[in-house]
Amino acid sequence: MPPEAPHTEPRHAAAPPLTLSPEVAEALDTGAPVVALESTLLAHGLPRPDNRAAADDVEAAVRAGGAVPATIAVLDGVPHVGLTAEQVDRVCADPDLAKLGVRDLPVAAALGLSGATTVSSTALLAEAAGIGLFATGGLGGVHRQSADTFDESADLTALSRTSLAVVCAGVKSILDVPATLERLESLSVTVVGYRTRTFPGFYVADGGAQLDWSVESPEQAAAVLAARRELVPGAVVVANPLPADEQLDPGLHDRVIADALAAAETAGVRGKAVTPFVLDHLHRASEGATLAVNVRLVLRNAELAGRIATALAAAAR
Ligand code: PSU
Ligand code: MN
Repeated sequence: MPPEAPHTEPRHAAAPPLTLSPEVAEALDTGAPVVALESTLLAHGLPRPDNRAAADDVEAAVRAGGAVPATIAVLDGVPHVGLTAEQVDRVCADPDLAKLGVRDLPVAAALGLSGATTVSSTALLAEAAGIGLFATGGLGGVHRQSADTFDESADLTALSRTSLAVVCAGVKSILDVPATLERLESLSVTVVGYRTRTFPGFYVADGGAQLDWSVESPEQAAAVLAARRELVPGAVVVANPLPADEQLDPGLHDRVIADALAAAETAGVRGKAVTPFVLDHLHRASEGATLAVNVRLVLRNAELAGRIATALAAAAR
């Protein structure tokens, strides 16, 4: 009889191999505040070449909030947490860069491919790196017509499994916002408004739905995340609206969105191409108005995430 094989633990999903930038690694080692940033909004949500300046501005906003930015992307099969300027150039310049959700990460890893990470995959990689805060523009969610298309972003289920706080301006208003909030409830994702009980509508301050809870300070947001981590895995969505005087004109908003969704339908766009197509259509149809508002809200979210990360780090000391 062959000798008994050594006992091995059943294989659970292991932490994926990551490359941390020296600055991010040091910050994590010393317990300094860090904020993860996604790269899909740069590569697929903003037009070239404006996306390159936005990438720097978003990192600067995190620093203004007191934290170290960690932009995340997959390069040649390896997830990078914290990018060099040359790596950001690559993400922003390549028109053929893939859009990688969680399910795409194994393919990229195995085949050595490069791609930008969405909210879902950024959250997973940030959590694996030990980062507690994540800033983006608007979450993916339930698309209008989803009853026919089944189009619901993997962002939602990913956030039900990852333990971090995501600062966003709500969900993209091209979506069915109330349905997305219902799904976040089903998935037990914690949702709090930042100084508001009105769920923001991405480009506009009011997304047309109410929230049960709000927090009034970065310290309160950090405390909610700390309490969530003690309870059960899952994210805390911190919904941070644009001030009314910085939002897109609501009339223009409703017009251009109806137009963009109709254009996507006519063009037969499906799957993960829908969100980039619609955002691009909006930027052009509004003559850059949606682009300016989109960048502004991402910067505000990045700075607030920096402040919450700072409060989280202070509470842990
Ligand atoms: N927020 C933005 N712009 C974007 C996105 C978010 O301000 O482009 C991206 C995020 O990466 C999000 C993705 O995860 O859109 C959702 O894509 P989909 O609907 O295909 O899941
Ligand atoms: Mn989709």
